Amino acid sequence: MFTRIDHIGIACRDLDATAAFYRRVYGFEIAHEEVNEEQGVREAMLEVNGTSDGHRTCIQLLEPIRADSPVAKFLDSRGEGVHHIAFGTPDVRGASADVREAGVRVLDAEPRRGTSGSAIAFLHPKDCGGVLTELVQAPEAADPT
Ligand code: MC0
Repeated sequence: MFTRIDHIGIACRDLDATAAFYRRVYGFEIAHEEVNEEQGVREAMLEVNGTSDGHRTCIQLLEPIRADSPVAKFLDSRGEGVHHIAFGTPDVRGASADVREAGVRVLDAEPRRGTSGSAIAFLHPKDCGGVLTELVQAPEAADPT
């Protein structure tokens, strides 16, 4: 059902400064950058490695663009740091149904648009041991609403 870690999301107040840290210390470069209005973030994907199923694993930097967005709320209450982990799947709808069947609340009734046109669904952190978890179907296979 899940084939890889797609990305780890990091909440930050200053995306450019945080990206500069990852470049200087680890040598990770920005592979993609965009604004996701629906999620209220400016985000950058730093490619860490490719995986055996052909999809990459990334560090995702998230800077809020609105004070009422989930990432802004997270920064206010917890400060900068790891915001979520995202698992890759070839079928986000099927994976959501399986996870729901296992008793985990899926926050998105229908998949939403994620990075680069991927299809995503979030799981409630309270049902996942305190970890906000995201399911990701890669862009080429995605049909986000
Ligand atoms: C909140 N909580 C978290 C958390 N955010 N726990 C772990 N990790 C997080 N990131 C905890 C709070 O501490 C609180 O626990 C409880 O969940 C309720 O939080 P709240 O602050 O009262 O906020 P809610 O309930 O309004 O919203 C929390 C919820 C929300 C996770 C449902 O943030 C959400 O729907 N997130 C999914 C969307 C999202 O995060 N988008 C931004 C990334 P206590 O113990 O105090 O009750 S978008 C993205 O990443 C896209 C672009 C992509 O990957 O492509």
